[in-house]
Amino acid sequence: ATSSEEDSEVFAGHDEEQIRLMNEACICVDYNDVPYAAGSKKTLHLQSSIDKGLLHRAFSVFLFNAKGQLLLQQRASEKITFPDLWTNTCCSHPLAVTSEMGADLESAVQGVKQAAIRKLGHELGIEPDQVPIESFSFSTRIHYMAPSSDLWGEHEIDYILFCHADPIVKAVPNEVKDWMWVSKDELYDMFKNNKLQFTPWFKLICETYLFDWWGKQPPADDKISRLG
Ligand code: DMA
Ligand code: MN
Repeated sequence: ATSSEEDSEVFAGHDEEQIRLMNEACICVDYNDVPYAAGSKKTLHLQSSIDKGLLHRAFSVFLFNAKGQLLLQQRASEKITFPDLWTNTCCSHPLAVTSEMGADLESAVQGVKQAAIRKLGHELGIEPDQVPIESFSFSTRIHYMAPSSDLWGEHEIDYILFCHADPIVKAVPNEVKDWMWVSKDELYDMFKNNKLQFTPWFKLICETYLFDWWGKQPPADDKISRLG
């Protein structure tokens, strides 16, 4: 099939803006998180590519305010992967551009922090000066895989970033359906009593780390932990 024939199949019924974003150039990495190529967001999130072993770099931001509450978002219905699910503050991918790439861990961490500032603006309307690079701390990397549908899924090395800030939120409807601040006890109750539907990576991170780390400075390490 030509690429336009494939596009009309895999993108059938999806939102035009979200289809456009599938052209972004993400970073393909090996299982040690060493970049070796750029790949389109579309290619890297097709289940057929994941089945071949393709893996890419991503980040997950956990933003806490001065009251110790975590900012959650509900993904827009327009999202091609994991629509309508509740999740951590912001997730996305560093792009294959100099400012967001990095071969060693230190420069890769700088790159994902730059990408996080960009996406907090794009999804939640947060101004860059409200989340300066110093407000972020890197914790660890997790390697996980999760299907979203028959066609689409995730297979990533995900950089976990904590951010301490009190931003003004102006959610962008094409990205974010709803958002809220939650305390540790409130989130724990939502999990235990199945009050909301959450993304698979948020569930994994909460179960493995987050409830332990809440309110503490998370440890930084150079491990890549396989989850899920
Ligand atoms: C992808 O997030 C990254 C993780 C950690 C799941 P996403 O689907 O929200 O990316 P984007 O906002 O770029 O569509
Ligand atoms: Mn991804």
